[in-house]
Amino acid sequence: MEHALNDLSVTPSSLEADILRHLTYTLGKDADHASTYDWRMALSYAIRDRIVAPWFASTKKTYETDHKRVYYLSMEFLIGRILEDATINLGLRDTAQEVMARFGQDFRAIVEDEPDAALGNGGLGRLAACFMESMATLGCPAYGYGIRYEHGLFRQRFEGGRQVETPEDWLKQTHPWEFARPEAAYTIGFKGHVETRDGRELWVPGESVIASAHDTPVVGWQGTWANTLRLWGAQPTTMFDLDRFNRGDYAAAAEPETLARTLSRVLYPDDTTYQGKELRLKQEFFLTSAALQDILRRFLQSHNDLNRLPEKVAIQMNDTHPAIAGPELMRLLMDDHGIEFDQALTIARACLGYTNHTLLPEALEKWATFTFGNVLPRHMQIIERIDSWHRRSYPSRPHYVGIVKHHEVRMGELAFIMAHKVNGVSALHSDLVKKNLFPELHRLHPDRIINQTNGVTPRRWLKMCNRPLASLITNSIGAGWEADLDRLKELEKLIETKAFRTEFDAAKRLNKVALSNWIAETQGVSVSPDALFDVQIKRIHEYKRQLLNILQTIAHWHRIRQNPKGAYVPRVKIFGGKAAPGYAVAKEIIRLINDVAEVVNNDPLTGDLLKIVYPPNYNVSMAERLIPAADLSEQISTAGKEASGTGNMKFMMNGAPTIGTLDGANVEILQEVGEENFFLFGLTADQVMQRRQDPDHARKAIEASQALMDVLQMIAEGRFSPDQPDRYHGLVHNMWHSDYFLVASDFDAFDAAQARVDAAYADRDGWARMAALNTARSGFFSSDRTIRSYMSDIWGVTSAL
Ligand code: 26Q
Repeated sequence: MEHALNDLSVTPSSLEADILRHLTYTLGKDADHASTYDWRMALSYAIRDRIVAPWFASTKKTYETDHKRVYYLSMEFLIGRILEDATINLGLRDTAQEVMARFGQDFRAIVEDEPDAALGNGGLGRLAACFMESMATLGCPAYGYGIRYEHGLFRQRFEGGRQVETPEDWLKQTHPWEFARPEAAYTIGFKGHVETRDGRELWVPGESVIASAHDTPVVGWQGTWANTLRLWGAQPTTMFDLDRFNRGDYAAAAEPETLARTLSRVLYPDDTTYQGKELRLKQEFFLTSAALQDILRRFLQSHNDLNRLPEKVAIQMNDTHPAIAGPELMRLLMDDHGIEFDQALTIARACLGYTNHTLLPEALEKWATFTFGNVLPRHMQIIERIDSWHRRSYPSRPHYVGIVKHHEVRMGELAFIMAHKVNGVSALHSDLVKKNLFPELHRLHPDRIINQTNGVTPRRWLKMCNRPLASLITNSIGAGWEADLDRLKELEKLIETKAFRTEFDAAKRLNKVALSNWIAETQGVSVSPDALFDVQIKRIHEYKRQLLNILQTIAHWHRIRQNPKGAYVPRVKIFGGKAAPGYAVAKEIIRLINDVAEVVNNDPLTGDLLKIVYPPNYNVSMAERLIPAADLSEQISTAGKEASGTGNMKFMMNGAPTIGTLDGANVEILQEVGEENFFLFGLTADQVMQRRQDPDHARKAIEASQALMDVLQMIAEGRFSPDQPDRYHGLVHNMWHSDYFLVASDFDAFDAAQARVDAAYADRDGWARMAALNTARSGFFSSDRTIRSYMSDIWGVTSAL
């Protein structure tokens, strides 16, 4: 079996033959008439074939050694493209490129033909994808469970500067990486009522759908191990109503099918606000129940004592979205297997872990007990029982604490009480989870909340996306750093040589030239690769403060115009990100950025000194282009609001220093890289809370800053919206009278920090040193480190390698 775990004996000619075979027999195409799509499919199948052996071997070894397995439950997996990542991990990228060239095909064009698997909104979904890759790399036996959305995150266009959403259609073409498993199917019930039979409660659902599995192998570094990402598609229990069909009522005949398919139709595009939508609750239960039924079936294949479930099963809830796992696992244990409440509770709690990703009150899930009891009547009973058990077990629990309060089910409290470990995603965030989010539950369970600082996979986010830098690193410290990222520290002594700094700068420049060309081709804006590339890419949110960035950009533009003869460092401000379709303020910010870009980019007075680009439809693939070419990483959220951030880590790895606040993982980035290599500014989380006590903070801060006064006045006068001068009156009014996210209070500090950036960048050698030190000190932010820590502190599982 060992041979199969690491069989990389692929020669160019064997790969060539495999590709031709797939082109001919799988796709039925002749090489002379094959399109880019056909070549991509043929190559994908040929690469996929190489994953199957390690995949089988991994599954077999886990089964034979009866190893404990990790189950990662997530409503989002933001995978991005798969082909190139798979070739990287199999050590076949160069071979694949060479072979495709023999066919007269450009490897890049083929790679870029693949649509992103965008089954997520942002950080939480991308973290799940990085975790899957790291678990495979570390040989941690794991399954990811999610939903096979037919439509991933919407596509974004700009019309007159405004965001327009269109449906995304990644499954229109065949998805070559998945295997349908129609035999792995479970019935998922909804609604109905609860009956008592022989003293036992029994749920009789009023509706049901089938969850059907689709498996994608996830292969780790060097192809040593592969795990499964299992995504559930919804299918009707009955295809259609034949009676109605025969009567000619075709639309009504298809109703059961339509109803079921809705469940896995679209990803909820909102990462801002909790919305009490019944369909969302159904999606959450659909994923969770299918996963748990699958987990129990697998356990019972080789065990008969469910008391021992926690020895073999660790279940991680990615935020509260799958928090119904607690009650659902208890229902299955009690109602299907006759286990008593107390014992079921003990078993479930020992299996479950809960990761919190947000403190924003508006994003915390709560469901009206009416809705909840209607959709999941049996679970409602179980939740009430868990809540009263907890109240009785902890008599000092205050009356206002609990799972069910004010006719609502609070999913955070439910997840907390049902988990043996609760974790935040950065040191600061985990402290705030203790202090602000669950202070009372933390007092009652002082050992439950722990920290697990996020990380990102260096295979995708350095090796794959930044070839020039990855080669420089390998040439400098040798191979192997990809799975041992602390080795980047070995670069530090080299950084002291001028030659290395020059090479580091040259690698960055290559990426910047490539990005400039892409910007020119796709955006029609010409930017100089000698300018400082300043990048803010993330979902558009008030707390992330893209507004602060664009206001400061206007101030900078204004300054250049006031004194065009001054010495300035040319800048390209790059923005990327989507707003939730219902988030009006975020959409207004997008429009403002585009409006300002229109004016600034056409100003002959500022010319190449300042350009603003905002390419639409930011996604994983765009991040892979932008991050390697960035000089400066914008991480400027209001302190206390960004749970961690993971983009910040990707920039650091790729040699872009951060301009940022003391928020989320920025705190730890600063610690690792040192303050002389980080542009810190702004209020701390404590100061933010203080400052908000003053109801006049906004006006006072604006009046104290001439630069900000000028900027707000220009916007109010319609300088950037001449066809509609009052377009941003609401926004400006909000700045003066509310400014909840303290844009005004941090404005001058941010502006000053940007001036420090300019000064530092003017010394190009000094900048190269700082940039290189960011890479050298980024080892801590590998998701391998994060996963090792989850394995030992939460899951109690070891590597099966
Ligand atoms: C909830 C209910 C109904 C509909 C949607 C949602 C929903 C969906 C997505 C709520 C939240 C999210 C996503 C949250 C998220 O991405 N959080 C980010 O998680 C990252 C990984 O831990 C952190 O790095 C970021 O700081 C955090 O914002």
